[in-house]
Amino acid sequence: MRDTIDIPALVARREVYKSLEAPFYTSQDVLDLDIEVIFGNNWIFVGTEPELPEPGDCITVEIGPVSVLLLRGDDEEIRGFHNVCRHRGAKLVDQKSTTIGNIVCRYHGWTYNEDGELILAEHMGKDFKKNCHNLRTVHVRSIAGLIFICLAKDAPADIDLMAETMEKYIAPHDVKNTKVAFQSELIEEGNWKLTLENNRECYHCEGNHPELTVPLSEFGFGFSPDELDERRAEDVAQYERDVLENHARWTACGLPSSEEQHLANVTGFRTMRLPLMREGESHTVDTKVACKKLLGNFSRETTGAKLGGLSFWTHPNSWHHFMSDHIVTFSVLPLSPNRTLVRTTWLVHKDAVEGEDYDLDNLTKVWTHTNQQDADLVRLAQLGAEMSGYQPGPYSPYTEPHVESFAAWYIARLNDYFVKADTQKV
Ligand code: 3BY
Ligand code: FES
Ligand code: FE
Repeated sequence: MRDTIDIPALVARREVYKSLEAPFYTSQDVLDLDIEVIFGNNWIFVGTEPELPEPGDCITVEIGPVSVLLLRGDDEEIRGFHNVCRHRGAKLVDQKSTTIGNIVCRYHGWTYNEDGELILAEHMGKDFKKNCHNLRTVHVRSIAGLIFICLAKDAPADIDLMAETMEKYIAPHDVKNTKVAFQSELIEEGNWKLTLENNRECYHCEGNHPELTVPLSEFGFGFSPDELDERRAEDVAQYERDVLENHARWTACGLPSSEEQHLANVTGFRTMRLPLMREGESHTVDTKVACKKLLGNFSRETTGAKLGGLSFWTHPNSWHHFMSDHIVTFSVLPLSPNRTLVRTTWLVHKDAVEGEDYDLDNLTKVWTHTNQQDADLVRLAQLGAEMSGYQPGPYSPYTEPHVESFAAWYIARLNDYFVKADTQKV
């Protein structure tokens, strides 16, 4: 028998700027609630348009007990459906990715068109109403080629702000004209919130990410001003001048670059473009572009390849990095209280040829290593959260403000849910 825990009490007593109490990371009840409340009601990043480039292409995504089928129609639009037949409930598409005409259930042949309408169901009699058995739809929103879905009946409307803001930032990288060079699925042995918290800070980077810290500047992720000696103070001042100069240059090339953050919104997000180290062009070990064919309209002659790294972080489950030559996106999905899937996708120009324009190892090396290093840290954090000696500990105000933003956002969503449930009782 499982201990019952009082989740509303845990939510009510959460202390600001401290890590969460252990059951948030360890309990099956909390995970069930996370899947229902967080993953069931918010906009969840699940993939990119280049994963289903042509009409008829389809991918499936599993979120807890829900399987979603995403299908690109003849009109090029991507639609989302619950991947469950309306006859006796067989799973419709069992592959992660495939190409289909109509959606045909293998069990008894019920057939749905690209709008999810049931168009064929034999032997059901003349009174059978096909139009009462269409597939259940899921909200889908593509933001500059990044696909978000929402499982709720009413999806949060503030995705409009995220879409409007991010279209401008991402459009120059032209996601729709990219292709998937590689996709990895890493299962981290930790709660999904530990994966997210780990992503929202670079306090751990210097000691743990030898590959990532080559292209990134250590000052991009916060520091305590009272620990800066004179030399480092000058380095910081230089970095800040670099940021301003680069922002001016990029803005002149039509690349919005300044920080925008709306982390307390229901559809919370943050973005900014930061310069990479010195002559750095991309997230690679030698800091040069990994792919000779640059994205969109970028070229060595016009914009140059030093376009920094545009980062985009969303609550509750994604982050993305856009460079001049490639894009890396990350989607986090919970599997159990202590297992989390991190799906990473590397995109390059759709005409780039492997072996000629890019070397796959070079393209993927920094983030393959960084992901593995992060997975090891998340595993340690999970092991600690499961120990009786664990107590919530303090976040750094300088390097962990975005860990706090995430934790506060999460607690606010659960709180909203409990308040609503209470009002409905009255
Ligand atoms: O860059 C990222 O995706 C995050 C933020 C800094 C550390 N981490 C790997
Ligand atoms: Fe799909 Fe019978 S369960 S056709
Ligand atoms: Fe990391």
